Amino acid sequence: MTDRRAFLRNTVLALGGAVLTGCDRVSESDTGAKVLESAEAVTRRVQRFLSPSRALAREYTEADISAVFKPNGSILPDTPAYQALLRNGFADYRLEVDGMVERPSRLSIEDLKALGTRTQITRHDCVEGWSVIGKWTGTPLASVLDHVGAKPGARYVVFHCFDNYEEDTPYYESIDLDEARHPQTLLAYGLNGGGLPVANGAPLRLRVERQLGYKHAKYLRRIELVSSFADIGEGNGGYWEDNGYEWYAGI
Ligand SMILES: Nc1nc2c(c(=O)[nH]1)N[C@H]1C(S)=C(S)[C@@H](COP(=O)(O)O)O[C@H]1N2
Ligand SMILES: [Mo]
Repeated sequence: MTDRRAFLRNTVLALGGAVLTGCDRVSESDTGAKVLESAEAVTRRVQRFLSPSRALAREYTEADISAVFKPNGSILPDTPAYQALLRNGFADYRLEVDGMVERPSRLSIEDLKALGTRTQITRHDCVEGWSVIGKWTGTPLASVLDHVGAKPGARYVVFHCFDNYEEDTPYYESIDLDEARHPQTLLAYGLNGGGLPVANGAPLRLRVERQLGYKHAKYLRRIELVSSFADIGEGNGGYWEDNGYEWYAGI
């Protein structure tokens, strides 16, 4: 992975301005201009330039599935809202979808299933250096976006979670609309043929297979479409990003 990223960074130099021309008009937004200046943003653009943006992450076979899908980070949110849902077996759970959407919605897991399902066996790579392979079942985020209708100007999907980190800082994440519409980007409610365990993010978590583990927000409470995430958290697009990690965590 490191080699690939180093390769990509070097390729930035080789390709020079070619990659940066003819793309979306990011300079219209302050945040966009700021992101464009960062090395991660350039890496991301080169990565997409070199491999088609629809390229799939590798998928594995049933025989490859890890015996245990190691849980990491929060494994049992202690917030009152989550605890109340958990006591009721998540029967009252509704995913809130709002922000820059035509039709703000509150979706049950059944509502999501009705929008479409996909199952995929993929490898999860944590930034800490370990990997596990698991089989995920969920609804493509693209189907949810079609259902709610992104308003013109929406650029990112922000994932707000039920758990807090370090006492009272909510976990959150964000991806751009291109990544959100990738066919393997799922709102997952099933793992390895069963329900989603609490430790792995029940009742609903993100799978965004071309990026590192911390992007895969667990315990989804709300998803919000925005034109900029500058006003959310500390403005870097995610809990770990606010603590120094890269926003685009391509594998
Ligand atoms: N809400 C929430 N999502 C989260 C985390 C977290 O602590 N809270 N940890 C992240 C990290 S660092 C990793 S590696 C994966 C772990 O997912 P798992 O517990 O299913 O292995 O979840 C990610 N998503
Ligand atoms: Mo991680």
